[in-house]
Amino acid sequence: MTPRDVILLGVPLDCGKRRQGCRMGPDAFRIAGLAESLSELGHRVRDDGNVAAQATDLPDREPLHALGETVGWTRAIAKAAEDAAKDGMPIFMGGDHALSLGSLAGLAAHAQTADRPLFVLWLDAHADFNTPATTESGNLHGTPVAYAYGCKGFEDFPPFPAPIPGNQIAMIGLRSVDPAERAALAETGIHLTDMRVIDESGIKRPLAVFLDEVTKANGLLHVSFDTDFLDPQIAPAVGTTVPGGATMREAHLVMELLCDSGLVTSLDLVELNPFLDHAGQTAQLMVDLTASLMGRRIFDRPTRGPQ
Ligand code: 6HN
Ligand code: MN
Ligand code: MN
Ligand code: MN
Repeated sequence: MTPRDVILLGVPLDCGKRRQGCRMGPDAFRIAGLAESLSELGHRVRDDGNVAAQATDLPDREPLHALGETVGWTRAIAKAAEDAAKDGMPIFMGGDHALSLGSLAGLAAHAQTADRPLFVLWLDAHADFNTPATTESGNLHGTPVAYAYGCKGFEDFPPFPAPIPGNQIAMIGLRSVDPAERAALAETGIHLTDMRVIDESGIKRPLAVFLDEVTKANGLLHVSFDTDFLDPQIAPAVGTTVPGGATMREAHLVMELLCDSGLVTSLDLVELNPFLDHAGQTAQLMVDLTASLMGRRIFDRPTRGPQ
């Protein structure tokens, strides 16, 4: 893989849900050696430290958890994301998935300036397609895709710069979708790959179909990697585990195929809760998967294996 300018941004955001611990994520990624693993692969890595939370005077509003704090973070992360995207490939070390309200907003602004379409790959057990109006939990980490798609209900948030059409979004790994999300998703054209599709036909095909579309459109590709995409047996350090997730081999294959495509321009690593980890196992796995995405290989092979 050609060497990239990688910019690590820590985002100790923990307000997207009630269970605490994701604010320790950036340090866990650093201690598990993310920067060193990427440098070893030949990339130029810069760690910009942690994004700082931004205060707002927006009052909280039931049933939403920490609305004001989340809107403040969204502004701060969006600014950091847009700036970093100009310099290279940002990797956002979360933090819970509310982080992506900001990363997607900043990257959408960047894509607009670059005059290229932004595509989003959502690796997650969940669809994160609730809105402040539909959420049953009140947890705003369950909303970033709806925000980016341009759903109504986000009036307290900065207007999303350029809403992302459904055909530019793919979700892979789905196995826990709320009824309101399911109804809303049906109208969107978002590529939906649930675990049954993966069981029946493998994980490679739906990914390849989406990547072809990114290539044809000369798109930017943001990958949002929720730790709960992975099966909880290999990735226990998540507050919202759902059994029956991606295996270690499926996850590595996704990362290797993404690497071969050369299309990924930014990455979120979210929902790691080091407080729930077993001796750093999950943090280490996330770092190893990121290394696969960035070019680590067992053997060199042609960029496309036998079809
Ligand atoms: N995540 N759909 C549930 C909710 O509370 O809205 C779960 C959200 C999980 C969020 O995994 O980032
Ligand atoms: Mn701009
Ligand atoms: Mn999730
Ligand atoms: Mn998520």
